[in-house]
Order: sequence, then C-alpha cells, then structure tokens
Amino acid sequence: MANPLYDELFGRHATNKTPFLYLPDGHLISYAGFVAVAARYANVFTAMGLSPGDRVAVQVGKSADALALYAACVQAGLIFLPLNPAYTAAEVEYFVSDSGARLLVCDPQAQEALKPIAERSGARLETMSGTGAGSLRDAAQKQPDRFDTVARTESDLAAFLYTSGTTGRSKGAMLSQGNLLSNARTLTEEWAFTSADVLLHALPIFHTHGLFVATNVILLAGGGMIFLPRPDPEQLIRFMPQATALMGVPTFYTRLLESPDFTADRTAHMRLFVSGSAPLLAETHARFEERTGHRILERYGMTETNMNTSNPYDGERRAGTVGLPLPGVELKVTDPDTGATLPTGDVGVIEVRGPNVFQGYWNMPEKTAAELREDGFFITGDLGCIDEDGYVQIVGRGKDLIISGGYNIYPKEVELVLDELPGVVESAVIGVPHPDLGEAPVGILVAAEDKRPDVDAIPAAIEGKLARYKIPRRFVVVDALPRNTMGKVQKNVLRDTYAGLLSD
Ligand code: MLC
Ligand code: AMP
Repeated sequence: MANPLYDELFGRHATNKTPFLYLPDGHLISYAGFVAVAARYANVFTAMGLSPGDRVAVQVGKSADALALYAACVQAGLIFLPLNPAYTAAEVEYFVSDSGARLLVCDPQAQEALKPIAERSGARLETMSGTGAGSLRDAAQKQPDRFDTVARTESDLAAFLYTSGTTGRSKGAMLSQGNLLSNARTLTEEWAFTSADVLLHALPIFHTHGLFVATNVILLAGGGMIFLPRPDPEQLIRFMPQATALMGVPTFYTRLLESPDFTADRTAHMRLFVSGSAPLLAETHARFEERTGHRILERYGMTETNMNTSNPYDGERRAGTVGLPLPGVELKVTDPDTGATLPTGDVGVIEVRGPNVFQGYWNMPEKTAAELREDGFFITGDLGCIDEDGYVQIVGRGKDLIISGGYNIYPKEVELVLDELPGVVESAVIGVPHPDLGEAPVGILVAAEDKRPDVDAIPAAIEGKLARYKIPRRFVVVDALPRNTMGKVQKNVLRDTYAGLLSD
C-alpha cells in the first residue's frame, strides 16, 4: 500500500545491498539490512498495540538502531517525536504529556527517573542505549524482518519536533510526510546529491538538520553516511578523505579550523560543505576558503519550515547571506506591525510559504494562528532583507531567542527558573558572543535588597530543572535592569554592555 515517505526514502532500498551507514568502528550497514531492522521495530510497535497517528517519543543516543526507529515509525504510520538526550526528566515529562505519546523510548540509565513520568502519562516505557541495545532491540530480534507498510498520504503527519516558545512553553511542530518529502527532493536536486555521495554525518538526529536535511537527502539519493556520534574534529578529519560532503552548524567549521591537522589535502575528496542552523560568520567563510579552497554553502531553515533558502551549488555563494529562496518556496520581508511587504533591501520580518511549511502546533490553535497566516505564510520571527539579486540576508531576530552551537535557548524558560532562586528579584537571560558556540547564554540577576544571590551555588540549585546547555555560562548581579519608557527590559542594552563577557 502507498506510503509516500516510506516508499521513497526506505521501501525502494529493500533489496539494495550497497552501504548506507559506515560506523566509526568499521561496521557497515547496507540499505537492505537497515530496512529489515526497521521492519522488525515496526512489528514491535504494532505488537504493542500502537496504531497509526500515535506518537512515539524517543530520547536516546545516536545509533543506527535509533535511526531505524524513525524508519519504523514512518512504515507503521506512527508519529516520530525525537528528543534531545540532554533534556531533564522534568522537561521530558512535558513533551510526553503534551504530545500524548503512547510510547517513550529512553536510555536504560534514565529508566528509573522516567518510569513515574511514563506511568503518569499512560505511556509505555522501553529502553535503547547509545549502542542500540535494550528492551526494544530484544523485542525486535524476535520479530520478522518484513512488515506490511501502513498506507499513508502526503498530508498525513510524520513527525512532531518540539521547539521552544517565547512564553517558555515548548510547541510541537507538526510535520507532514509532504513537508519532509518536498524538502528532501528539493535539496537533493539543488545540492546535486547522488548515490555516489558519502556524507560525514556528525549532527544529532533529534533535530531538523541532522534528521531531515542530512539523513533524508542521503536516503533519497541512495548514498552513504559515515555515522559519527558527535562532531569530534579529530574524527571528522580522519574520515574526511572517505567522504564527499559534510553538513554542520558553524561550530563544526570553527572547530575544524582550530586544528592544524585540518588541511586542504584532507578535503581533496570533498565536493560540498554545508552550514546552517545559526549564522556563519563571513570571517569563518573566508578562513575556510583560504585553508581548503572550498566555499562553504550556507542555507537557512527552521524546525517549522525545513529549509527555506540556500546559496547556489553552481553559482555565487555569498558569504554573510543565506542565498536564494529554494524552488517552490516563496519568501517575503514584511513590516512587523502591518504585515505589508517591504521594498527590496528594507529590513523586516521574513515570512515563508511553500510545501515545506508545517501543519501547525499540536494542540495550540492560537499560537498556530499567530504565526501561520491563513494564506499559508509562516512568520519566522527572523529579521532580514533581500537584495536586488534575490539573496537573503538575516540581520537579527525579532524573537527573543539564543542560538548556542545550533541549540535554541528561549530566555524566558531560563528566567522563570532563575527568578525562583533565593536573593533573585528578577532576571534577564541574554545571548553573548562566544568563540566556539557563536553565542551562549549569560544570566543577569537583580539582587534582593536584603540578600544577594550566591552565584556559585546556582548550577547545583537548578540541576535537573533545565538541560545543561541552557544554563548560563556566566552570571552578573546588578541592582536593576535597564528598561524603556514602557517598562520593557532593554535586552539590546544588556547585550551591548556584556558583549565581551565570554570572548576568551
Ligand atoms: C553541548 N553543550 C552546549 C552545547 N552543546 N552548551 C551550549 N550550547 C550547545 N550547543 C554543553 C553540554 O551541556 C556540556 O556541558 C558541554 O557543553 C559538553 O557537551 P558535549 O555534548 O560534549 O558537547 P559537544 O559534543 O562539543 O557539542 C557541541 C555541539 C553540539 C555544538 C557540537 O551542541 C551540536 O551538535 N550542536 C548541533 C545542534 C543542531 O543540530 N542544531 C540544528 C537544529 S535544527 P556540561 O555543563 O554538562 O559539561 C535547526 C534548523 C536548521 O536549527 O536550520 O537547521
Ligand atoms: P530551530 O527552531 O531550532 O529550527 O531554529 C531555527 C532558527 O535558526 C531560525 O529561525 C534562524 O533564526 C536560525 N537559523 C537557521 N539557519 C540559519 C542561518 N544560516 N543563519 C542564521 N540563522 C539561521
């Protein structure tokens, strides 16, 4: 039966004996082998009583089995909901209960902490370690390696990806099969991926970049992936001569450039370096070209829209821009107050429309209505402009968001936790330039009159409440926050004041 996403990405590889995943320990997994493992997991899901449309939350380390869970969900018509392993139990509880997930897959080490959460939400709990071992694999090994694919259409939902919200509450972005397929087709074509490609895959597989951009493109092209657990520069440099392409956040590129072993020689076999998820400094672009002779191709996207723009594969890759709207994607720059389209060159809010744009936020009709216009344009919250050649430049963010090493941190969520601390009257969390992560959070704390907060004790005091990457790298105690005449905290003033705080 037809299931467009499964058929195009996985099903057609059922008898393909060529390598799909090259693991760093030398193991090789063929396409046919991968599809067979995924079918076993799909059988496990069905045997558990999961039915099409059910959500499967997965908070596990990166492994071939973890990726097979994605394929299994697609084949069984389930909605895949990947979660960052850095999330604390308290954070996971929100995602599981909000999504109504019927199954939560976690690392065996997190099982004890997550058990009561799963029970409260009525979700079944199964385990998978960073190597793929665990209760789910044990069950899969007893299942057949074929599964009757569940019929789906392009408008059926395939995945929920949670993205933080300005109010501190995360929103589940609903992505359809068509959203994922259209973007995978476009990117494969635009970036000229073929079955001859081998991608160095060092991104996490719980976000759009590593899962949908990198993995879906390779699956569609029928190429291979060198599947690395994390972007260790030494490993990247070691495997690069066997690869043809790398996709990464800017931190990948700055870290590579820091290594004297990263030379033009090591990149001689590569045809493409893609950067996205956060701004790539024009300086990094220039240094990379100087060192390797390759011009990084920068593109722009987000969880709700997949990829929107890309610098050209053949053509001028302009440093400091995110390139041109992708085929099928309409992009306009509008006045944030009136929504009117602005003239070429003016800075405003970027809005996008196309088959890539998501279906709305799960169970949040008001938030969906506020960001997704009735005519299909999604208000990204990014500030940018389009030049006369059509190149898009992102100049800032209208939304109060910090992007640290490609992870999004919404200040409100962190401020709510800091405000609870003894001696803190209120707080403001800002993004400050960071040499490795692009920017990183800093907490500005207003001290109570009778008690100053104990800054050194903060990390321990908030342990378990927030994923560690969200915890500010530094805290500054002040008497008051700068405010405008409306009483709004002037974060731009704070950002200017503390701009150099994390530079060394
Ligand atoms: C890890 N840490 C971070 C961090 N990553 N802190 C801030 N920001 C980050 N991004 C912290 C950990 O909590 C830990 O702190 C310490 O750093 C070491 O952790 P690690 O896991 O060893 O770090 P490392 O492996 O070096 O990872 C850094 C990284 C990683 C930048 C490579 O974060 C990464 O892979 N980022 C990519 C994210 C991504 O894929 N984004 C795409 C989103 S999709 P402690 O205190 O515990 O010691 C999207 C749409 C689009 O945006 O357009 O693509
Ligand atoms: P996320 O919600 O994690 O998908 O993050 C999406 C956000 O990342 C976008 O709204 C942008 O602010 C930012 N982003 C993605 N790609 C780029 C890029 N190439 N340059 C600047 N910002 C980017």
